[in-house]
Amino acid sequence: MTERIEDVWGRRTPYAPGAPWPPRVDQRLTVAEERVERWVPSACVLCSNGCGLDIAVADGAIVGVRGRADDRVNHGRLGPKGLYGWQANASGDRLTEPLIRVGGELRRTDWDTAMGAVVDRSREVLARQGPLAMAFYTSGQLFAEEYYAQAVIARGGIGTPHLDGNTRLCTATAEWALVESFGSDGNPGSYGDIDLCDTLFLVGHNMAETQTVLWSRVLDRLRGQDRPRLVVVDPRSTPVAREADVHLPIRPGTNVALLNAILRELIRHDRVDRAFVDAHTVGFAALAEVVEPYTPEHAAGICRVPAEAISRAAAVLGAADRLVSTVLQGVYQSHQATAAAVQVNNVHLLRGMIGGPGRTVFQMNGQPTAQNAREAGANGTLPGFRNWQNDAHVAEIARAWNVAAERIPHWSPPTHAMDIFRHCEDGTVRFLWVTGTNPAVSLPDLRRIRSLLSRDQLFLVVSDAFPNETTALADVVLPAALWGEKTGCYTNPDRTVHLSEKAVDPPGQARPDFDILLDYARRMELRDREGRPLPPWTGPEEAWTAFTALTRGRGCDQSALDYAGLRATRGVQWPCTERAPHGTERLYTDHVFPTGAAVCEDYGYDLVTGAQHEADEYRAHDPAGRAFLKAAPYLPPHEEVDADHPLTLTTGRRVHQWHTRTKTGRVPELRDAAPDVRVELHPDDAAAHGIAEGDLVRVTSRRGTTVRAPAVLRGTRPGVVFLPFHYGYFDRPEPVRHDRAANELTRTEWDPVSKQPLFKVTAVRVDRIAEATDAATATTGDAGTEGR
Ligand SMILES: Nc1nc2c(c(=O)[nH]1)N[C@H]1C(S)=C(S)[C@@H](COP(=O)(O)OP(=O)(O)OC[C@H]3O[C@@H](n4cnc5c(=O)[nH]c(N)nc54)[C@H](O)[C@@H]3O)O[C@H]1N2
Ligand SMILES: Nc1nc2c(c(=O)[nH]1)N[C@H]1C(S)=C(S)[C@@H](COP(=O)(O)OP(=O)(O)OC[C@H]3O[C@@H](n4cnc5c(=O)[nH]c(N)nc54)[C@H](O)[C@@H]3O)O[C@H]1N2
Ligand code: SF4
Ligand SMILES: [Mo]
Repeated sequence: MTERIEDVWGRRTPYAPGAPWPPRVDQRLTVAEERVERWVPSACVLCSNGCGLDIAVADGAIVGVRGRADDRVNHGRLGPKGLYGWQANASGDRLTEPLIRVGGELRRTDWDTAMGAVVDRSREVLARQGPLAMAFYTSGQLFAEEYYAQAVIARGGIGTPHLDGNTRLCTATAEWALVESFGSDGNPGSYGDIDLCDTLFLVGHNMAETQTVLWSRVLDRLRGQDRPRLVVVDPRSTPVAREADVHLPIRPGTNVALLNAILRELIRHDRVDRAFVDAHTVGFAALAEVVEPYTPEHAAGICRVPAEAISRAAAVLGAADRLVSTVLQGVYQSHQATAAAVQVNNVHLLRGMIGGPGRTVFQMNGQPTAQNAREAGANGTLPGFRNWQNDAHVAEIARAWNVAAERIPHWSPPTHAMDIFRHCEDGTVRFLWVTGTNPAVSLPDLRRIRSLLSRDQLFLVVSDAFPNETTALADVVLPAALWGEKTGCYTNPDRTVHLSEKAVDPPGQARPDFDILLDYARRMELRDREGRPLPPWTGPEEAWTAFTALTRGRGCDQSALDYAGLRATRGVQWPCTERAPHGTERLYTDHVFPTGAAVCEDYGYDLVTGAQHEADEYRAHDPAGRAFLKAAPYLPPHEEVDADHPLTLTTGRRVHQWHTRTKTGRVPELRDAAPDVRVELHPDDAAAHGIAEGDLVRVTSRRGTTVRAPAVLRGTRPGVVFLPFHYGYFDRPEPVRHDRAANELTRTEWDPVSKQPLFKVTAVRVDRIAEATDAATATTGDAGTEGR
């Protein structure tokens, strides 16, 4: 059965507003059902959505998965990656032994030798250069317990501020947009709000391909009684855009101009909840002033969409009584990322549509456990959404870890990933440990990344489950257990926490990251102030207990959420406290926001310059529970098109592939559904360059780097070229020619507030290099993404 490969969203189960979303159980087994010995509770880790599922086990192996009908997230459904992706675990080329570089080559070794080398080099670097030469670059795909272990080890044990996640590339802007508007990370709403809304606003979010099960829920509303209206902002005609009542295919990088025009229309047509704005927000006058020049005509000139369409979109949003908005990478990976994301929050604040049923904004997540990296402090913030500038917050962490507060670096913000890599490049970082991410494909400007990761003076440790482009550059490779082979918790964008239980043993000598990290801490003899081992735990459950205790009193309070509770209820939304032991569906129902100076996660930044707000300045204007309406004028992207590079490249995802394909590239059904890179072009641009469907073309950046790919003539607005970033080099023959990964073309630049790098706007030229071949056209199929 390969049903969900072709039919991505499955059979429709339409429903009316306020009715429950009907269950539909999706299952895939590679053996007869009678042979299944156990079903082990878990959730999917192949996107942020967090679909509840059970893992089927027979003869000590995973043999399938089944969606859980009673799970609040997916009501039984699974998408293509959820149904098929698990098969990668059993791939024959899993890393099963540690590897160590000897004489320029990676050779097999044992754990003692590998960890011995990691620890020796750590000690040497600490002795010679100190903790600021030690860095950790982690994931959005490990478990909460593992991130918390990393936070304790790096910040409390080693004492380095250089710990961040690939969440910097992913949802740093989600986090900062929430902090800048509401004072703290954490999405206010619930997936249940989709059942209740009358209007949906999707901004830079191709939900149909990137959260297929959530899109099934939306499609079921769109096909049901009282269809919600749908406004979509995306330069491409995605499956989401094709369902829209109003689609605004704006020029990439112009979100702020568009959103300012929408806000101006809402104000001018008096679609503002004045009582809400007066009682629960600060900054209205400044916002109204900043958006005033953005008439629909002015924005239309910048965004290159009709002014009338902008007015129509604003009218739909202005007429909404129950509005749900979602924001993702089309906003987050642009130059004014946080500024734009915050304007979507502002739509909700102006309209008083937050904290109530069917009224919310999702600053969406992408990776399955990005939320946990953020909560646990493994991503460039401190654990429990604590403020590094607030000494009382740092003291709470120091108490929990039983270390001196001075040991936890907090003289400046925790280092962001783009700076960590700069430090590797300039030689101030000498030891880098990468866990659960593949920067040699996913970071921008890959030529630079390969070069800095290959530096002799940098000792590179990589924990992964598969050989990939980054392990190829490592000094030591540590074989990691995957999902299904270890136990831990993770949290989706509507704050639903699942416990994923170990179903089978990891292959060979592979070990859970948690065990590897604890082993490192022990060998490094990290200690608290009483000389006890730091961290003191022996297993993930103890780490969870310690982590949740540290969340007490914070926005992400999970102090009443233990493994037993998670086993009993399977999917609980935080906050989960003694007062709300079954979790909490919505935040801010009382319209009091965690912005007070004593509680807020950060004092914030100037949205335009990125200048850090100081504690004193914040306290002097303490918003004390009101949300911020923060404004920003539109600024053009730094890399605009010109005669030599006349097209704008934007990059992103395809439904069947996951990131750098270390998993989906090892699952035949998924691999074959989208086997190779291709470039989407508008037919008019193609005609202007003499390019026909399937022709091999070369995409060239201002830096002279190139990608070669067959052309597909559809999908995008004129002037825009789209490349998926999934395709690196692990499945390319040697010697590798570096002309396949989208990130050969992108550059080192980031949003001033969230520090999220830009992947969505690059000036390029496109040249035809060869006529279509059958092989080329065979790779361009688009299985299953036509509307249903
Ligand atoms: N199949 C699949 N699903 C995934 C993933 C995957 O790899 N594969 N990855 C997961 C992860 S980690 C993430 S972060 C999410 C990402 O999920 P999405 O954000 O939905 O995916 P992207 O394709 O990166 O980008 C979304 C859209 O932004 C549009 N866009 C480009 N420039 C602009 C702009 O200037 N303005 C606006 N408004 N839109 C623009 C693009 O055309 C694209 O359709 O997906 C998650 N789900
Ligand atoms: N051009 C362009 N670039 C982008 C983006 C884009 O839209 N365009 N999107 C960005 C975004 S949003 C993201 S999230 C990143 C994703 O980029 P990456 O994080 O680099 O992508 P993955 O392929 O998911 O890499 C995860 C790695 O962890 C390994 N792994 C999986 N599970 C485990 C585990 O439990 N333990 C360990 N130790 N390893 C594990 C996998 O085998 C894989 O090698 O890419 C970013 N880069
Ligand atoms: S929507 Fe995401 S979490 Fe759900 S099955 Fe698909 S990949 Fe897994
Ligand atoms: Mo992501």
